[in-house]
Amino acid sequence: MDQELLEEIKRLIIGGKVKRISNAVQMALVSGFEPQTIIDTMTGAMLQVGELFHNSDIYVPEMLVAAAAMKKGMTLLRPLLSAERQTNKVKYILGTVQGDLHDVGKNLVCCTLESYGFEVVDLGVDVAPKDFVAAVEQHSDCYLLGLSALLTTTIPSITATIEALSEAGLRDRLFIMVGGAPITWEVAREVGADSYSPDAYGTAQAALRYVEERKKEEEAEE
Ligand code: B1M
Repeated sequence: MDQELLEEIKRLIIGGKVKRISNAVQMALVSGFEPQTIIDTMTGAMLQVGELFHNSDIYVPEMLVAAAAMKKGMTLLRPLLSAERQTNKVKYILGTVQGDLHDVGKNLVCCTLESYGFEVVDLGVDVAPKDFVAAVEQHSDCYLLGLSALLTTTIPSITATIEALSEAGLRDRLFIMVGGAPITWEVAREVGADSYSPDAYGTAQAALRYVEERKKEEEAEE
């Protein structure tokens, strides 16, 4: 298999070439690369984009088109993930809290979770506490919830969301994960979350760890 095809995908993601990504992904598939290998390549490229942005080597517009290219590539690959992963999926409800319109980081978390096999219910941005409650009620088999906040001023929306879930009697069944630029472990504890991750990869790892622990506990109880 031609490794250059993966390198090209990487370059197209980093360069935000939304129109050309589908063709490149198709070519990699035809040449025999597994969908997961292509997803890992795209995730690696997005991590590089995050680093470039962090070092001010690129700016917001470049980062937004890179995220759009990744999203386009994912739409082709998602249906091709193995049947086992399609049917045996763990749900994860994710959204940016009320008052907050930032979604680049949340979308990266979404893509990364999907690439690790989670079925993400993405509620979008500016999600009111009552809408998180409604989604948790609707997806009664879901026990993972992720709240993203990028503004210091929207941290109270996390608290309000967790309070609304408690009032609805849903808090105890959930593992609540929080993240976003102003969030730290200290903030996570203050708002009453169960977990904090500084980035998308850490979020997926923490979710996988929790699912494993939960499975072990369930097996021990049987
Ligand atoms: Co906004 N903005 N913005 N903005 N913006 C910030 C966040 C800010 C730090 C810029 C600054 O002043 N230096 C600042 C917040 C200051 C603060 O409160 N501490 C700020 C502000 C003030 C504002 C406005 C109020 C500006 C204004 O209008 N006066 C306004 C608010 C609008 C609103 O939300 N109501 C505003 C608007 C905007 C745009 C619309 C222009 C645009 C958003 C576009 C969009 O998202 N569709 C925007 C942008 C792009 C930014 C910056 C420049 C970049 C954010 C970003 O996309 N980062 C940002 C400055 C910065 O961060 N350097 C800034 C890249 C992304 C990959 O990283 O989102 O951090 P990030 O996500 C990471 C992690 O945080 C983590 O994983 C991701 C990937 O690894 N993560 C999670 C995120 N969510 C997670 C959830 C998890 C776990 C990890 O668990 C569930």
